[in-house]
Amino acid sequence: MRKSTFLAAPALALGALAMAAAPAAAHSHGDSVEPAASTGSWTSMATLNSMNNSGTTGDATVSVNGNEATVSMHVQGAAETFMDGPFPHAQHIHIGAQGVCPPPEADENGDGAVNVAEGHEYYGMIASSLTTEGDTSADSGLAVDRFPGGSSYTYERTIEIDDATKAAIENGTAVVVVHGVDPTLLSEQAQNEMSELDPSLPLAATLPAACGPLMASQMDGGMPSGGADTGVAQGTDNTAAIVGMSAGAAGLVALGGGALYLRRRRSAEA
Ligand SMILES: [Cu+2]
Repeated sequence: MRKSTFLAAPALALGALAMAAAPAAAHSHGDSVEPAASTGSWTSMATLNSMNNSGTTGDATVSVNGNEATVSMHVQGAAETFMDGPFPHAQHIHIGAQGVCPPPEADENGDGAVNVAEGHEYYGMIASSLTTEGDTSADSGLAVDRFPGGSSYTYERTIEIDDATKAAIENGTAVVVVHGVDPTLLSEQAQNEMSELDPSLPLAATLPAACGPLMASQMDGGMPSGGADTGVAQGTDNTAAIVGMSAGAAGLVALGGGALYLRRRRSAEA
């Protein structure tokens, strides 16, 4: 009975939005651009470790070139399905705090989960929303119809970053956070809670699922020595696959709509 809380709220909207979401799938081209040669170029990497019993892991590589950053991510073990579509995963670069991921002890209300607000003092505010298309500012922090979705995905996009974000990435205080946890993995208490960001949303929809501080590579301006991801420089268009999945993810526009309200108050924490 209690689990139905998670599904009931967006259910009404899903049917109506299924068709409206279709055009998103037709948008097939990413926004990758060729980085201009300049000074101040380097690559930072993050290992994304699970939070909140999510089982979600991954990695992120950010190649900074001036005020452009090419972000490449691989995510596995993420919440797979929401209703009949991929579970959307909001993902951001957070800055302005300790530059670390919150430990389990950051759980203040004893529900066994570290929510967004409880993690804020560790990883800070949203600097960039790692969306699949369109705006990448904090304003898009909960634009669930423009984030990757499903249990595993690859993300790549070149975005503009402001000077504060660039500085945070350079000095090691930027943190990549992926949100959205399968509610069945949470404590019974947490399963039944609504998001602290918006009382109309289930907590699971906004909980951090994976987190990793961005650390500068030892190779100045070069590729990581591990060589695990040459795709960064190749401009491969993984965005098409991501956007294809977003049609299902758009079923969560119900979340996005509710989140808009919240975002005005708490975007800095999401
Ligand atoms: Cu975030």
